[in-house]
Amino acid sequence: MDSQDSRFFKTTRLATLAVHAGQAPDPSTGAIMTPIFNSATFVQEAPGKHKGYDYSRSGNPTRTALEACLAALEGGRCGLAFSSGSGALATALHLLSPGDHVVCGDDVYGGTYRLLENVFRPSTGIDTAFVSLEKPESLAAALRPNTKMVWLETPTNPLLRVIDLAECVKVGQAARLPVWVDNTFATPILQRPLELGATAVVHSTTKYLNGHSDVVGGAIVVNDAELHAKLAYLQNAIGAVPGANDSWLVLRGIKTLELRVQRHCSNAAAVADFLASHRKVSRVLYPGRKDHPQHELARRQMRGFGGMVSFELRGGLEAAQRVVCATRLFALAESLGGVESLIESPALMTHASIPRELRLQRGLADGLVRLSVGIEDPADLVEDLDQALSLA
Ligand code: P1T
Repeated sequence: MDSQDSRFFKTTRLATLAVHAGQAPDPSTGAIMTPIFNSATFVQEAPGKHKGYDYSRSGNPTRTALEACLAALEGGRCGLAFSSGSGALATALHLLSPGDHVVCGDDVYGGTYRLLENVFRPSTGIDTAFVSLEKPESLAAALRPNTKMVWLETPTNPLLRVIDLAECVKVGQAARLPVWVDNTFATPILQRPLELGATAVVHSTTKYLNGHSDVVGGAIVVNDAELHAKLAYLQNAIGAVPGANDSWLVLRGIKTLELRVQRHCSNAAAVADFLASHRKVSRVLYPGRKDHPQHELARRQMRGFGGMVSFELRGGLEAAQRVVCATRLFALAESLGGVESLIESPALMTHASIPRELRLQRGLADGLVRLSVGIEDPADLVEDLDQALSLA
């Protein structure tokens, strides 16, 4: 569904779109909340003559509402929902052919590396170069005649580097290459890559968009109708689609996205400042701090600095292991972007599928600790980290 279809109110303001986009009251009942259409199939009057839906893998009205909402939030024309962020990536990679080359940022979610390197490389011959994209020149230098896609995250997972989207788009456009941006960490509240010329935006909706750690989901938003048609074909053919219940949960989560992101940002800033002042902490990675190498870029490119904070301890890996097991409020778990705070060890958990040597080359130390700062009272979060750090 086109994101401009919102029938009863036109706005471009994100807090309003988050509540309403794609979600006009149900015409048959007046229900203000989008119904959960738990139906695998739809009755047809005659073969091919139906009300817009024939089978829920191809399309489902609850999913349609979510897809329209996602498109509106990212300022794109068309949205597609998937059963996970990884399902969205896998579907996008089917746009490519054997022997094609991908340039991917070198600091990405471990599962993104795994899918490109351990699944698509051996099964399809798609060759991925993982490149540090902090300097756009390195993107230009990595391009080859057979490069067909650029894939990047910003801020990156887990090192929270900030990549210059406008510069990468410039390089991509000069080479007529699509630039795909995984916007999971920033969310459309903080940055909208399509406005800067990106070809497609991808999300793990599991994270901030849903925001309550009760769904695994993914999304792609694009502007180009031809690309949308190709992706919709693949979405249906491959079938990594979300069910109506999960679509509804993400829709419901998105309603409070703007409020939640504001609180994630202010809490993360408080936590980052506390960590930076702690004698046992050797390094804090947070784009909102002046000591972050791309702080100025983050200020220009983002409307806030996000809810993710990474840090290293003077005591290295052993100290980090003690801390991640000692927090009481921060739960030791993978994932991020939920209302509750999480702590994890990327080298042993979310990024374990990247070989250690590569992780170290890319600056991901064994002892790095990653926080997903939730929306609890910031004083409690700081107190919890303080007591855990006393054991570091
Ligand atoms: O988990 P899934 O919904 O399949 O999304 C994969 C994914 C894609 N992109 C980014 C930036 C991600 O962070 C993720 C998933 N990440 C975690 C589970 C994590 O803890 O980092």
